[in-house]
Amino acid sequence: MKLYLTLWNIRIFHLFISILIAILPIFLLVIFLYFQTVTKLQDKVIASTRQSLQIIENMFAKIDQDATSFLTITNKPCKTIEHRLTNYTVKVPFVRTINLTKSNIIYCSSFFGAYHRSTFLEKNQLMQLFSNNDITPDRSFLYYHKTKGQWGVLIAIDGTYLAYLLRNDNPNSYLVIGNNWLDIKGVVRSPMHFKSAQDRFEITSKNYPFKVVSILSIATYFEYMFERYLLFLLIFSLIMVATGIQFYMRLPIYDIVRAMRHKQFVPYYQLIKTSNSPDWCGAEVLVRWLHPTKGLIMPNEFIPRLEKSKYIIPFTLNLMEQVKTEIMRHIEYIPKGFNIGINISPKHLQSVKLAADCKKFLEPFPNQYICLTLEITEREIAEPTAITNHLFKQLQDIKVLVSIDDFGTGHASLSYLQNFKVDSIKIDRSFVCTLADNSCSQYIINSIIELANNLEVDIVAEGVETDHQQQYLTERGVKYLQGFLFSKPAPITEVCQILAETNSTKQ
Ligand code: G
Ligand code: G
Ligand code: MN
Repeated sequence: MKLYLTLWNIRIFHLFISILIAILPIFLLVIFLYFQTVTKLQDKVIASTRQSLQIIENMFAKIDQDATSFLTITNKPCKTIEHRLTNYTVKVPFVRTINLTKSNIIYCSSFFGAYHRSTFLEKNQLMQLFSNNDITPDRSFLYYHKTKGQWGVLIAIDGTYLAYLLRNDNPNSYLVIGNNWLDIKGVVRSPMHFKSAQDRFEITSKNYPFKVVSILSIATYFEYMFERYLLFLLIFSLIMVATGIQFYMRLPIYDIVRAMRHKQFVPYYQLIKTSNSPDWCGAEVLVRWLHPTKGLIMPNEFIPRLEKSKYIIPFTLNLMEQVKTEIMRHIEYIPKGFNIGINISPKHLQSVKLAADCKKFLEPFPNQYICLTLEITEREIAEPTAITNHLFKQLQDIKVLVSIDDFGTGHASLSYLQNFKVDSIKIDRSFVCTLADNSCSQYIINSIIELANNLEVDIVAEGVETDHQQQYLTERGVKYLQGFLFSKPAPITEVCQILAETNSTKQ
């Protein structure tokens, strides 16, 4: 079972943040422009609705005047006045017919002459919209009926003309009389149903029984918005998408994440020797970045950056997974009880999952064949918390050892030794390398050794480079030695070669 596969998570998270950086401002801008459009368009539509109403009222005023003048001839025989009616329809282009009525019945028409038909209007009804009539089945019209006593003048106004008067900034404007709605295409519908999500503005005429209604829908707002701001939005979106991409490329650890994806991190192993025998007791894992152009990059150049981010945890677990696979593959070279030291970032000690991950690391190996040691640097060691307490107990249960790395360079060591069961300490190489010419280093090393002996904690000395250092440390009972004198950090194959050679010289 794989230890930890969070690379995908990291990529998805990076991508998510970058997309957010690109999308969020675009989204906010669209919202802003939308509300800007809503207020602007509403103001505009209210003004133009009022204007349409005014224009239509003016037209009715003229029609009313004409009808009044024709009322004076209603009692004459149709034959004698027929031509006056026809003349009138020719002069006023938007009037289709003019008819004279008696008791709501047409008796004289500009089109048919003497004629007999109902007006289809209620008694005393001034006006109504109709979707068609027999003569023009696909054309709407409006009847304006001016009466005086039993006599009346009925004028039919063309629907297309009314629609033309209605036309304003909003395509959803209607002339409404009773239940009949005339739209800007000249179509009459009845009754109309509107969704509650739509904004409705209506102005009722004070002089005539009609109103002008404007409906604004979300679609209209968006249409208007895109019409005006499309270019601006496109340019802004392009800039934001470019920013998002740039952010994705320039995430502080983007190069590391990409290198993880391309498997450019390789564990190197530095062998650790038992001081009083030629045996190798274990190895410390030291990661290397095999960069395709820059060559070998040392951990000091990228580990601190990783430690600042939270990705140090998946990074370490990934490395552990690699180490596990490599050790498994070379198990025939590895002596029983071999110790593998992994450097763990202090942040990682706050992860309760660490113990379970260590268990998974050890799973494929025969019982106690590999001993896992977690090296925690003293320089950044944190105050123990409830989580670390719990974690250290769990680690102890599964026989994972804890070592304090770079011992002597920090200041938390003593309380740490007191609070936790630490299995070993690693004397920092700065003390070892100055052993010969700095008596202070000697005192420090001597007291570290004494302290460790009293606490019954193992000691590893780091950075052993000379025979003198080896002799000095061995004489004082330092059990384990690590340094260039014995072995340099190297890939698994080289390490296995050394292990094989040592084995053959022993036999
Ligand atoms: O040889 P070297 O330069 O490898 O090591 C430099 C430093 O990098 C050491 O202090 C070591 O603790 C740290 N280091 C090396 N590998 C790892 C690793 O896998 N994880 C962490 N957290 N630190 C590492
Ligand atoms: O995790 P830690 O800081 O203990 O890592 C050990 C570091 O010491 C690594 O960078 C490793 O390469 C380095 N190192 C190991 N042995 C020697 C040595 O003998 N001399 C010197 N100068 N550095 C060493
Ligand atoms: Mn170390």
